[in-house]
Amino acid sequence: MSADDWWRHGIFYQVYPRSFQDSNGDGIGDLDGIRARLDHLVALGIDAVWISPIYPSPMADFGYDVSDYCDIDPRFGTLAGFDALVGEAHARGLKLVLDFVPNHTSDQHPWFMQSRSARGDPRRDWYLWRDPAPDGGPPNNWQSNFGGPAWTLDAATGQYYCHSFLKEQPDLNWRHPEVRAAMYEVLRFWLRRGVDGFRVDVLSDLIKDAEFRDNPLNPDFVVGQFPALRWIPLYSTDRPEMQQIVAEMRRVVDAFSDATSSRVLIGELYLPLSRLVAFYGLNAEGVLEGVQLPFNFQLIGAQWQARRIDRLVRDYEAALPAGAAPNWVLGNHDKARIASRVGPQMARLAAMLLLTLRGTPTLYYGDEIGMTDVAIPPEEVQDPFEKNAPGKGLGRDPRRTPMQWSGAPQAGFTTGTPWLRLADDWPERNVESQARDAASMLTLYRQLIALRRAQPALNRGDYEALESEEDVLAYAREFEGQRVVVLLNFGASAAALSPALLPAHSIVLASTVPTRPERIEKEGLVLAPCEGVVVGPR
Ligand code: TEU
Ligand code: CA
Repeated sequence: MSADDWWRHGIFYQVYPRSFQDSNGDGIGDLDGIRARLDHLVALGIDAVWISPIYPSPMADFGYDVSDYCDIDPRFGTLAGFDALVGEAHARGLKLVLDFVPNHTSDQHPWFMQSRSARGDPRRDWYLWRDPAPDGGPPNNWQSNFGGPAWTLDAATGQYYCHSFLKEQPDLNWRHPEVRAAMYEVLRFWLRRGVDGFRVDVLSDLIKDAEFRDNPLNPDFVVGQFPALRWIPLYSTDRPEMQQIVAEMRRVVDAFSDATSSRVLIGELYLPLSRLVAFYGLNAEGVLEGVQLPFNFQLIGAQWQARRIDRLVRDYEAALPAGAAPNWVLGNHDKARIASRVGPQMARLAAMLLLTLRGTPTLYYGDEIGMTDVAIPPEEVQDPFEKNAPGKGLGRDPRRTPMQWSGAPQAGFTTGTPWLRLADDWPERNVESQARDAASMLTLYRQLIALRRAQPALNRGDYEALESEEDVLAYAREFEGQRVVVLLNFGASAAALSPALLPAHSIVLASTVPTRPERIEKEGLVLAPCEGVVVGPR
C-alpha cells in the first residue's frame, strides 16, 4: 500500500466513544478506554479509527453540540490523554480521524453566547439571525431534522436564530469570512496534534440560501411520515456555494499532507447519487479538489435484494469521476444496525459484501461481533431525537449500546453503571468468546479483512459486475491478471450456479461455515441460503 493514499486502500472503524470502553468507572467510555482497546483493532486488522466527537459539550446531542472545538471534554479525558492516544495509535500502525462538527456549535459555545448578547455584537453575524415573520412566527418554513421549526425566538433581542438540529445547536453562518477562518484554524489545531483527517458532520448543510426562501412542498409526502419531510430542503441544504467551501477545507488539510502520508476528509452526505459525487469536487482541470471520501450510505437504505444491490453498485461505479475513491458503509451511530436490518445470517453475507466491494469500507463498532439494536425502555431513553418524537422508532440509542468485550460484569465495558443499558445477549455475544470460536462473526470479519489485505484484487482491483441467477449477486475483482469472483446468495433457498460463472479455482472463504469443500465440483457450485463465497487463487 502506498503511504500517501492509505485512505483509498485502508479500512476505517467508527468508535462511538461513550460506548466503547470506560476506564474510570463512571459508566461513560473515554479516550483511555479506547487506548486500552487498540489491541482489538489491531487484531481485527483495520487501518484507521474515526472517533465521534470528544470535545467539551453540554451533551444535548452527545457531543455533536460542541462548546469548545480545541479541547477534550473532561468526561472523555484530557489533551495530554488525547496526545497519548494519537501516539500509541500511530505506534501500532493505526491512523486516527476526528469528527469535525462545522454546521453548528452548542448554544453554550462562547461564540453563540456573544452572538445572542446583542444585535450589535461583533459576533452577531457568526450565526443566522432573522426578524420574525409579519405574524411574529418563524422567518420561513425550514424544519429541524429533529422535528419542529428550524428557528427559535430569542426573546431578549427579538430575533430568531436558525438551527438545523436541536435549538441547543445553533447553525453557524458559513458565508461569514471570520467563521470560515476560525473553523479552518480548528482543523489546523488538530492536524498539528497529528490527526490523520476528519469525518465532517452534515457537510451538505453549511451554506443556506442567502435570501432564506421557503422550501417547496414535497408532492410525495404521506401523512404519518416524519413531519419535516413535508418540505423538500431545497434552500436549506446542498447549495451550490458549498463546493467552494469544500475546496477551501481540502486545501487546509492538504497543507499538512506529505509524501509519506496524506490527511483525509470524509463527508457525511445524505444526498442522491448525482449530488453526492459532486462532493469529489471535479474541477475544470480534471483534478478532484473536494473531499476524498463522500460517504456512500446507499447500502444503509437499500432493499436487501441481489438485483437491487447489483443495480446500485453498477450505478455508483458509473457515476464516479475518474480517479475518485469509492467507499461503502453498512451502518453508523444514527442508523439501525445491519444485524437488526437483515438478520444474523444475512449480516454475515453483508460483511462479505462490504469487505469485497471496490472502495474503502467503514465498519461500525460492534458490528464485527454481530451486535443488534437494543430496545430501550421509555424511562431510560437518552437520545434527544427520541425525546422530541417519542415512540416513532426514530431514537438512536438502540445502536449505541456499550461494546460487549467479555463475560466479565457489564461485559467488561465498565466497572460502574453503563450510561446506556447493555444488550441482553452480552454474556454469549462478546469479543472474548467470539475470538475463540472459529464459526463466529468476529472470526469471519478477521478473515475477510485479512483476505482483503492479502489479495491485491480485493483491495485495489477493478469491479466487474457479472450476470447471475435472480437472487445471486456476482462480481469479479481483478488486479494485474489476478481474478477473484464473489458470489452472494441473497435468497432464502439454495442457489445452483453454473460452472460458467466460476473460475477454476478454490473457495477461499465462505460466509457460512469456517470450512467448505475446497475444490469446486465440475458440475458447479450450490450456495446455501444467505451464503456468500469468495472464489479465487489461494
Ligand atoms: O447526522 C446528520 C443527519 O443527517 C441525522 O439527522 C440523521 O439523519 C439522523 O440522526 C437520523 O438517523 C449527524 C450526526 O451523525 C448525528 O449524530 C448528529 O445528531 C447530527 O449530525 C447533528 O450534529
Ligand atoms: Ca469514563
